[in-house]
Amino acid sequence: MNKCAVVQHILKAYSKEPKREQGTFFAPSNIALCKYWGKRDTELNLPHTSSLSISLGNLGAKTTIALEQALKDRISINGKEVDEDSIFSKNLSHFLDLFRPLNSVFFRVATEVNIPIGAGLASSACGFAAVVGALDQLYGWELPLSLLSILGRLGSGSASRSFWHGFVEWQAGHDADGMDSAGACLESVWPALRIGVLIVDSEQKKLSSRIAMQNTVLTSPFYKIWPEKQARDLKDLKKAIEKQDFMALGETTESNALAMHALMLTTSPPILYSQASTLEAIDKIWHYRQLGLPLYFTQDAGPNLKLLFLEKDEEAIIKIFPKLIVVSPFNIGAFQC
Ligand code: 2P0
Repeated sequence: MNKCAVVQHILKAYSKEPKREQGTFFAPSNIALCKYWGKRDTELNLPHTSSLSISLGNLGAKTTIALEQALKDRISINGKEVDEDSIFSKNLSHFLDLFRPLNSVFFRVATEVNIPIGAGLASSACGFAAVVGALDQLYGWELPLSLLSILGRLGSGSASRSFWHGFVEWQAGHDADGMDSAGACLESVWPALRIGVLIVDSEQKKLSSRIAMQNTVLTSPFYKIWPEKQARDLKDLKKAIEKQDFMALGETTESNALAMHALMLTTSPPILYSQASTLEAIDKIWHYRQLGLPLYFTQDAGPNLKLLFLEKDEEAIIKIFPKLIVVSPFNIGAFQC
């Protein structure tokens, strides 16, 4: 099954003509506590395992989409036109092909991103989620978030988790068409939880996670034990969230990230996203933790770290990492996942 067939299936009863002049949607960025690493279907971005994330509150992407009288899509980020020949533009236009009323119709896509560029903050996740949400507004589909999540996943797997605030689980599902592989939010609220973004290197990553995860699936001899580890971590994380047990949350999150990076190291050829500065920061985190500071980290497909801690320790942690960007995931007015 291909993406086009899935989109047609979801939208078969919905309008192909815009209902409004333009559509606008905000999607928060998300950080996985239990990672998505490996696809059972590379066309539909269907994962081998379920994953769980925390959304970053007001940090994310806000996209406005309108139809454009032009011969190509016009895409801008933070007010700056994106080069039509860039990989980013080509990927987005290719994704938008799924949603054109006619092949000859093009879009104007304006995205405002308020996350630090190059920080490894999953900009593709909130980016694709915001595009899908804006299309929903433009066409007036009013799809449930679970279906928007499926459409977002077709752009980028982690986008399936960027339609809610708070904790979000992306259930891997079993169906070949992926209609059971969508995000869903957990009701739990944890206002004291803090995420700190520690930028140790802001260079663009050299190997995309799309290629990296596929190489891992194909060549790591340890990939076969990943689903078992994932299932256990997911269960432990949900229990930790329910009980607001910060130590259990931190330990499981850190262990899950380290296991993902261990899988990458055992991929052929090996994948190493960490740099010397990453390891120095990890060493520092472990040092202060030994001294009694409840501080944990997670790491994605890049050298930067995301720290987990509680509000009460924020001051002490900023003293240790003065450049830390602190995010309060639940501090977004009236919380509704
Ligand atoms: C995650 N990452 O769960 C994991 C952890 C990176 C490390 O999801 O190929 O950009 O577009 O489905 O979603 C990054 O992968 O990959 C990612 P595609 P995506 O957040």
